[in-house]
Amino acid sequence: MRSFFSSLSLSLLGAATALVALPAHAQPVQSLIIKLKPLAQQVQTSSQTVAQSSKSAGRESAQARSENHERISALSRSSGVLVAKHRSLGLEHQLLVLNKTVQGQDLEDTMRRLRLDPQIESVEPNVRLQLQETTPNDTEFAQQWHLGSSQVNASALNLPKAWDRTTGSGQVVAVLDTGILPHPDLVGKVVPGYDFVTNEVVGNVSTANDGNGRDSDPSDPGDWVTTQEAQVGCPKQPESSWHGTFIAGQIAAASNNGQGVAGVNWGAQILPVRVSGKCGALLSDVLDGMRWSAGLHVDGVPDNTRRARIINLSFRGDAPCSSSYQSVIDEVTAAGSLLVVAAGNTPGEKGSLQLRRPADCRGVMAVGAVDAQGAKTSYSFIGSNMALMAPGGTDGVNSQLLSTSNSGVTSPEVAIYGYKQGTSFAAPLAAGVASLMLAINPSLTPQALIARMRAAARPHTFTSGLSQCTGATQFTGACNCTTNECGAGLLDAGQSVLLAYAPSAVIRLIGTPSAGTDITLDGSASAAVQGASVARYQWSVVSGAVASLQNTNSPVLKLKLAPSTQQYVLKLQVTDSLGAVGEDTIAFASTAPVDSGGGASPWLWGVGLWLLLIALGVQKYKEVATKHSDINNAA
Ligand SMILES: [Ca+2]
Ligand SMILES: [Ca+2]
Ligand SMILES: [Ca+2]
Repeated sequence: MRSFFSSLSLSLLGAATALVALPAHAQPVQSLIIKLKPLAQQVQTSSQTVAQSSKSAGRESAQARSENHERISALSRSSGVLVAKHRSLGLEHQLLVLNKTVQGQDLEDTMRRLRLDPQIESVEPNVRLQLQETTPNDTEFAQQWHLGSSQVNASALNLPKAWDRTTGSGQVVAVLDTGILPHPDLVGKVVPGYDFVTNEVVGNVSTANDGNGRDSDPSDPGDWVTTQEAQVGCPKQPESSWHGTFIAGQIAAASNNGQGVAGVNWGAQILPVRVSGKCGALLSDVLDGMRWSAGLHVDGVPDNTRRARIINLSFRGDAPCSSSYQSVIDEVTAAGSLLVVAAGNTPGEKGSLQLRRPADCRGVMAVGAVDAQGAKTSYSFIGSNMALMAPGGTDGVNSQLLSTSNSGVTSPEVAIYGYKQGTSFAAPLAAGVASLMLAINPSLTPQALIARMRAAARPHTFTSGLSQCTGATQFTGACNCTTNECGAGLLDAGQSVLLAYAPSAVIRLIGTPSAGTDITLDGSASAAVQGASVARYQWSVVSGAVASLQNTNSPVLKLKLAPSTQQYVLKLQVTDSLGAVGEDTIAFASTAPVDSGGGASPWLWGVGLWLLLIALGVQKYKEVATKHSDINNAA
């Protein structure tokens, strides 16, 4: 991890950061950047320099240096501008360090005197550039405290810093939820989705509430449940939640459009996948919706042509991760889509706070909720599978999160903005940030997104008067997080987007890892950001005995496995042409050779078979209903 950080800072010098200058002549400057008109001989020298070696590009030849020195000395004499020292800046420009600081009219005069010299093609002041913080003009942005600076609210996302570098560009983010409603702040932000809600009758409630089963219209008809309808398995819910519309706005509301709220990703498109009707969501509808969002085929449904690389799931965990859930998660992740999931909320002050599915499944990004100061909210589940924490809001209008909603109490009425709280609304913030990272580096895998967002997270905060979170066994109210149960730290959009610039290392295992045989690890799908290329590969063994390891700097590694079955972890580190480093590891277990005559223990066979099952994603699932992970103040 150390190399990842240290070399990343190098890459940022070369990254396409948005820098703005103060008004040029308002600043004091100590140096100027000039371009001398080319001499024929000098042009030739420069070309030769380029041709010699790409490594020496930009370096002057001794001859050119001498010529430039003579010309600048003459320039100094003729213009009366005193030059303390100078050096070349790229192939065509010279940096002149003056013998005094100049500013305002003095600076203007100095530049004018140089421009009068016929040798000079251009002059500009060597000003100090400042990072811009992009703030959208949406009228309610000031109410979206959680998107702003962490200097103001300790848990806020620092999005203006991220928006300096990217505001997104067409990333498709799936929202598996209650569907979606029209909203002025979602115009042009929604691609055609699907309604996966199976119409079952629970008691006397038709759960789909739109008169039919699966259909191509994911509009949200409302998910209220009256007292008369409520029964075991279908809890009373006097008001519709408009949960999906709220989350869509959090991720992708029309931003900087002078109205309403800003979304995390201004360029994102929401893929609305309706899976939850009245009484919650059927597990099978959620699993089908996940697969369809990732571009996988679901029988009876037209294939999704707008594959989502990010899928948001904001459901309250009802049970430990099941094989069906894990299998679909593995399949969707292997297809390249990241699942960002809410940690889940405790329904009251009883019971365990332990993460449940999907937040306790492998391979997801589980996001818990903190308050404005960064303390764990009383409602958020916690546990060792947590990736990180994000603001989820607490009681009180100005402490909750603001997004797109609807005025209808039961059926839809008028588009409005509304406040909510819950881990349901912490997860979409992470989904939005992940989609911004893809705008910079589309080659980031789900695993890389999780690793980088965790690495980018700010440390957990300490709020005096609160005790330390002590594990997930019982309700403790708000508490101070540790990395044991709250993940790596607090979601930071500015830093996450920075870490997106480093190259992605991608390892593919080719062949069956039978003990004693050769296998191939292919790293050639590794990729750097636009404008850079992968310059170096470095393979290494983290654990497991490898009989031979050759060509460790090649994109493709041939590996001779030890004759006995065992577990291996190998690492690929790629360095890009800007010096930034990204890495990936792969873990696998070798199986006994097929013709070994039964020498391997059944247990070791089991390990290999188990890994194979995960890879193939062939588990069956059972169906139960799950509920959203929001806190409904009205309920
Ligand atoms: Ca329907
Ligand atoms: Ca429908
Ligand atoms: Ca807006």
